[in-house]
Amino acid sequence: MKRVITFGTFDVFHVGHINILERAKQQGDYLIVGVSSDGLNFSKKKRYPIYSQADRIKILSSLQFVDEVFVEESLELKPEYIKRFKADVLVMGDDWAGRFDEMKSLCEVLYLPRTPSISTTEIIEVVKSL
Ligand code: C2G
Repeated sequence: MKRVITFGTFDVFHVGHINILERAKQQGDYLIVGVSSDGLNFSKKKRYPIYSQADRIKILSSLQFVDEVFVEESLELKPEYIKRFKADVLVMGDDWAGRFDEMKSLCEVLYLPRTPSISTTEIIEVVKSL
């Protein structure tokens, strides 16, 4: 059984998130998702997510192609998470291309193309401008 791991905030959940998770699952048999904690999101983006960590976990856990969800506390812990969850493949969107290449000593690393023209930041900007 091939185990796939991916990471993200998945705030204001949208079809780009669905597309990457669906394609991540297609890389193997079992999909594990590391959801950025509210604190990690603040350190990455200088703002807290719109949806709380608990709500983001609930949304992700309810998806048919997601098998397991855990909280990602730090970007630097990737090697620990890959080992802990015995991942064979790490999948990320290509906005992260090259950023996790050091993990190639632990598992296969794949960057899949992002869905064009949609992002949480863009949705927030559009809603703000209404
Ligand atoms: N994504 C995508 N297409 C979009 C928007 C997002 O494929 N239009 C993908 C991203 O490439 C990422 C995943 O969806 O793989 C989650 O995106 P974010 O929630 O923006 O994740 P991010 O905050 O970048 O966190 O350890 C890595 C980080 O935690 C990733």
